Amino acid sequence: MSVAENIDASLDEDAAPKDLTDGFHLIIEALKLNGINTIYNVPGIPITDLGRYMQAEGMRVLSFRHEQHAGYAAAIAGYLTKKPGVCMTVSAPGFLNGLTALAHATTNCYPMILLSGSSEREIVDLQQGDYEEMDQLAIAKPLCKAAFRILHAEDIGIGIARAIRAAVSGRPGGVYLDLPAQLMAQTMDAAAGEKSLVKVIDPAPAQLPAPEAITRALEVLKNAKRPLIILGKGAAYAQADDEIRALVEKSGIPYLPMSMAKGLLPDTHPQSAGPARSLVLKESDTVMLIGARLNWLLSHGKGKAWGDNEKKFIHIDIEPTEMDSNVEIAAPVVGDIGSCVTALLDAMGDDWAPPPTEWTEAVNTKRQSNIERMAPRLQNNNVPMDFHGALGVLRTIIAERPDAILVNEGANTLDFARGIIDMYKPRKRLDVGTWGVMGIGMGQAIAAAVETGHPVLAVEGDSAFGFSGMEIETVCRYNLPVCIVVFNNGGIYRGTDVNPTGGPDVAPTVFVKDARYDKMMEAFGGVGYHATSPDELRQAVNEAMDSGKPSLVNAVIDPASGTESGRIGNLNPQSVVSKKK
Ligand code: ADP
Ligand code: TZD
Ligand code: MG
Repeated sequence: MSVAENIDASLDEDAAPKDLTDGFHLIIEALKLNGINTIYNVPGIPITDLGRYMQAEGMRVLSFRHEQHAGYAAAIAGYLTKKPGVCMTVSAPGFLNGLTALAHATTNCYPMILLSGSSEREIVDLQQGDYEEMDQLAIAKPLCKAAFRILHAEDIGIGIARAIRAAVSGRPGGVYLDLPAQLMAQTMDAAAGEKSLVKVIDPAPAQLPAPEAITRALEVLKNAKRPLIILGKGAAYAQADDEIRALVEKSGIPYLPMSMAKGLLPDTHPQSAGPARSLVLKESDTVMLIGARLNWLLSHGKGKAWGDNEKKFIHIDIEPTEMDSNVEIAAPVVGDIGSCVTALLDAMGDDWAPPPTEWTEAVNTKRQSNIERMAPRLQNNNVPMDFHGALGVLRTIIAERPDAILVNEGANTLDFARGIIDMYKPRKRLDVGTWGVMGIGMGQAIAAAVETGHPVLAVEGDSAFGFSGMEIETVCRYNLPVCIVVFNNGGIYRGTDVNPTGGPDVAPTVFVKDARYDKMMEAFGGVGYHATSPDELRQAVNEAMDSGKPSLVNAVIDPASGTESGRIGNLNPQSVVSKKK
């Protein structure tokens, strides 16, 4: 301030203060201006008041018991809505707890923003030992798509705009936004503050494929004798449901949905090759990938699972560097899925010839025989229940309630449920994603209920459930229509391992026998059920889903019925020295 201004200010002391705003309110206004109205958080210094003001300004502020679950909630909210899900944490430890979810969002291509309070730069950079001091920006950087810090109130508008655009444009991912404590208290002129806000226009612009790429792709497809379409969660994320269905149906090509793409077309669709997975991977000669990466989940596009015959790949993805990541791509189609699929449909014309019937019939025969082979196992009434008996029940329940969202994690509980439970609508199956991470259960269940208003059925291994189990208090607190079924086989993979030394500790994969997870739910006012047979399970889950109340079914599964690592035991390294007992 100049001397003259100083004198003016002192003379003005009794006059009404200029209208001021501050960092708190600018952050809130910037988020609201961009349609972000829900925050998943754990309160504390320096963001407690920010959460309070957010709620006071009409935002939905949902508090969790641990940041990781708030983060998983935000990540899946992003997947479900195509808008960044926002997680908010305190400095250092809270920030670190949220980072797993931020990395998970980035790995899975979910748009998410982690807003974290932090200590002042001056103290952090001189390492003077502030309360929860940490150079958070540097630590977040390698784990997300973009990381920004806002130091001045007048930059809040632009900072939040950059975070939103980075999260949703191109290949979506996680974004870190660092908010030092003093930023929130900084003041500025209210009118200037309002002007500084940015409404992001067209945050995820359409990216049109090159016409040559479309021609090339159709040329490859036309020459195929045994074509296959693989739909991934990018296809589900794109929300181009009608176009994708039209492409699959017009082409007549069998399609294989990756786990979270199940339901994009109903799993009962006559072209679904889900139940003939091994056959189509091995025997196909041309594969069109739509929003699916050739990562470990598809055996990197090579090796035994893919058979000996030579294959041509067509790859539709928004990320150019995904092409040739594992094998040569004969026809890269880079663009957003909606635009790419529409362009393909247009260029296919009206006289597109379906694939040779030899191929489609071979796929159908395999599919039918696998379905028939499985059917009696799903109807077994064994007590104690095995995975098939219990999942047969849940399969029927989802068929009767196709709007319900299925959250699923565990090893056997995941792998069997993925194969057994048919999905009928897009984005209804939310699972462990690209990493196969345990702990997504309650965060995803909560966000699914909050973002969609639909009932949620969370099918959880007992180990998997343990990672986020405390969040059932959150489920009860917000009275969400979530029914959790814990597949209680007393351990990781199985409950039967023994300690080979005969010592007092149980084996590393074994939990307390006969645990009653249903009682945990009752502790918070939810409804607990204990189910020991398929009939009891059916009754409990139906009652829970009808009531819409927070509920948990402790489903007692035979501790001996699981297999090592579910379906991916082959990924375990083997010792040549000692055999497991
Ligand atoms: P899955 O695990 O189901 O096989 P992945 O997560 O491996 O699926 O692949 C998803 C792919 O979808 C990513 O490569 C991502 O770049 C891509 N993707 C996400 N959104 C879009 C979109 N709107 N248009 C095109 N590609 C997209
Ligand atoms: N930690 C994290 C974060 N993710 C993981 N995937 C694991 C550990 C390792 N892991 C698996 O891959 S599955 C699993 C663990 C601990 C639990 C399997 O036991 P479960 O399922 O009870 O959930 P089943 O039905 O008993 O096989
Ligand atoms: Mg288990």
